[in-house]
Amino acid sequence: MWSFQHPSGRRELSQLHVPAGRVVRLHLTSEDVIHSFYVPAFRLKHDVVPGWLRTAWFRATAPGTYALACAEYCGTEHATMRADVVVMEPHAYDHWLAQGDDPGPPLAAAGRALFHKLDCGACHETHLRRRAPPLEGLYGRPVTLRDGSSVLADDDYLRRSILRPDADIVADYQGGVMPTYAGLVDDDELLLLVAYIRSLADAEGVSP
Ligand code: HEC
Ligand SMILES: [Cu+2]
Repeated sequence: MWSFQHPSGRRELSQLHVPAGRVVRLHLTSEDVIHSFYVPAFRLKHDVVPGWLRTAWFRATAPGTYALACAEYCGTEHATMRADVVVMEPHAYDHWLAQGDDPGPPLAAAGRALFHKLDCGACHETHLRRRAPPLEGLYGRPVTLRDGSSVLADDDYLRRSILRPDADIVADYQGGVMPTYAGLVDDDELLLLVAYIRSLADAEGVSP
């Protein structure tokens, strides 16, 4: 099934409410096998792959209900992997977002709490910048790696940096310092950490 969480923290199952006329950015991952996020009316089709965190975006123009399907055969329940995309007038969406039973803390705030709980700041606090690179303003920018190559700090780079720190070593820093968090954080928690690091870029005025 499809499950969603909005930046405000509100969750929903098999339904996705979005505002008309605004860019909606999706951060997609899978718990099991490859799926494909497919909304024929928006001509939007995007693979959803376990072990990857992919982004896609769309802007719906007209309020209404649109079918979301999985376009990648994923098992015996593939045909039931459906959901509705409910496009609302922006003010109605804002109202909807504020309702609902305990939406929980916004994603970035929950991610910040997790960041502190896992003590990432022991190395990443800004004043310690000699131990580990500061994460402010990182998202959406190119990162120079120790081997001289460059990689874009997108969702998937952040995910990889947390699960396999030695996959890409940042220039001027040492490998083997950051422990891996594979097995310590699940997919939902990774999304929260990534949302938090993304919010650190927003704070600097960089649009993700
Ligand atoms: C023991 C110190 C240490 C801890 C704890 C640590 N890191 Fe790191 N981290 C590093 C170092 C050193 C690097 C740079 C070397 C590398 O790329 O592996 C790094 C790199 C990163 C990068 C890539 C940064 C860039 O500029 O491209 C991200 C993202 C990151 N860490 C996130 C985290 C998160 C999230 C946590 C907690 C779950 C965490 N780190 C915990 C030391 C640490
Ligand atoms: Cu499927």
